[in-house]
Amino acid sequence: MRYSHYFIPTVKETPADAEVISHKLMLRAGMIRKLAAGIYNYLPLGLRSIRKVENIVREEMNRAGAIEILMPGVLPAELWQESGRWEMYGKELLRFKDRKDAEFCLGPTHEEIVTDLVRREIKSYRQMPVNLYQIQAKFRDEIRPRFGLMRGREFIMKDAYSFDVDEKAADLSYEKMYRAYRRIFERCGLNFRAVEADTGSIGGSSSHEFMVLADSGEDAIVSCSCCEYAANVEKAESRTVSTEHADPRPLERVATPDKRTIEEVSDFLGVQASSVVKTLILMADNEPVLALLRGDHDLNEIKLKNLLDCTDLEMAGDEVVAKLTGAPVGFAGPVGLSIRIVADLAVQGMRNFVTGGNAKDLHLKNVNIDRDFTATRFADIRNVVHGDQCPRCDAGILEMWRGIEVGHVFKLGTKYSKALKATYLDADGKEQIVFMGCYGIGIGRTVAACIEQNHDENGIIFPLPIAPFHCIISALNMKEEQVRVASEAIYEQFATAGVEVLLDDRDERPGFKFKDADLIGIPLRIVVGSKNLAEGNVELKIRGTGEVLLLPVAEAVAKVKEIVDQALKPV
Ligand code: 9G3
Repeated sequence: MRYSHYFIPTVKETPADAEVISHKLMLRAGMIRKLAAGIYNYLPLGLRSIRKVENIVREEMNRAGAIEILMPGVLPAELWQESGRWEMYGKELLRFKDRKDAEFCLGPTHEEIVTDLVRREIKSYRQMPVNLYQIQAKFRDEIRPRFGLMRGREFIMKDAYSFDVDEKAADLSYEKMYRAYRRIFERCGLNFRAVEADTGSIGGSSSHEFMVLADSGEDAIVSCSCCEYAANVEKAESRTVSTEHADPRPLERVATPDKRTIEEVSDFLGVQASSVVKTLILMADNEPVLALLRGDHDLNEIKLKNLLDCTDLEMAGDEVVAKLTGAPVGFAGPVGLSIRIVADLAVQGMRNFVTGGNAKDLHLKNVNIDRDFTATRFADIRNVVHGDQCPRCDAGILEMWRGIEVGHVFKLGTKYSKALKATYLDADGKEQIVFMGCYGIGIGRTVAACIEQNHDENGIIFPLPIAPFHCIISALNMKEEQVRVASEAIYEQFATAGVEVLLDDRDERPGFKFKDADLIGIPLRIVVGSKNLAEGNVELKIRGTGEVLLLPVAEAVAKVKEIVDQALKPV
């Protein structure tokens, strides 16, 4: 490809509304252009990278035995009504009517659609296992689309769905996808972790997220310093702490004028935050519940919601707190209230602790479980923190990272197949329900996450497998006969050698070309200039390491080809 006849609108200045580096660089490198909030044009360089990721995904999905199909983006409401999800989703599901006033939505995901396809076509145990996948644009009307392709409203997803005769077979399909995902993200050159994750709104029994480690990541994950354990903080299990061995001291009322937060109370009373119990009042499906946590811990609402198995869980408003405790916010405590109490496991080991006194400006000291109040139940309802003991092995500690979710795999069980009556006849001719799994990868998000992990002050540093081109030839002055002849010759040789090459033949100064080459992040650069040519040489620069090699013209193509083949060697 010749730069002068291509379409790479690079810009020097950083766009104002871009907050994360990948968004800034994808705009500056002319990879994407915003059409509307969360909706982007993929320009040539951005599209080439997207296609590289899609092809790696396609190869590994096919290798895992999955079969590619393509489902529509416009989906009839009926199937979503059959599964009950038409009512379940709000404005995030973009709905519209066709000319006959029939209701449709733009597809955010395709569980219902693929299950409807399978319930019509798969009727025997002999036809399973089967895994159908597609690579296709999804639409989710996010309230706050941001970070470029990282959180768009229209985005390209690979979504796969597996169908099996029973749970055991479904577990095998899940394992196959899990391994395929590891290969995909390794081939994309990403530093990632597969973490245990909550199944969220999709339901199902368990799930793993594939997280690219980056400080700009919206998710918090932990991984053990010793064993393989890793989990999204939403799901990460805390380890029960040791029990304090102290005799219960007499309960004491203590005035704490206007001291409401853990910090204010522990400072005022001269105690550690870890010897204060935080009492939170929540409404679970409109029923009040008290959550007790050690003062230095935070509530994990997903754990509590799963524990209570409720649909809605939210913090009680100030007026509800006042009504239930007789005190303003900041003085709530478990003593004397007849509301169900869920206490975190760490509270179970505490003795003689401080809590709110359920009266304005009053706290209690030396509170003890069972003597002063009864907890309905003890459970792990807190967020783990950096440094917590690993819940799996006794040696490691949990290290906290920020992550960008690029993939998510779910065991769905029979949630959709039951709702849509996707059944098959087993070997005894008995009707059974199929077991499902679903598996997603954000294609654009994978490119963006790769840039979050691979950039410097000059721009993007693409890992070769997903770079828009393998090599760029920066011809310093195409007006000079020998530079033009040599550049054209090398360009032709690359083409025949199967190296994807961009020839920068523009009538621009060298510095201008070098800045663009660094910005768009092509991994290898050949510089053709008259000075080096006079000695029969060209310069090869490795973008990632900054290494510069002086090579005889005749060896340049072979050297680049060798580096490209090495980088693309199958894992
Ligand atoms: C919706 C809307 C948004 C959604 C969903 C449904 C997320 C929804 C979860 C999934 C689960 C898996 C297959 C590929 C991998 C992920 N956001 N999810 O179901 F109607 Cl508006 O999509 N689906």
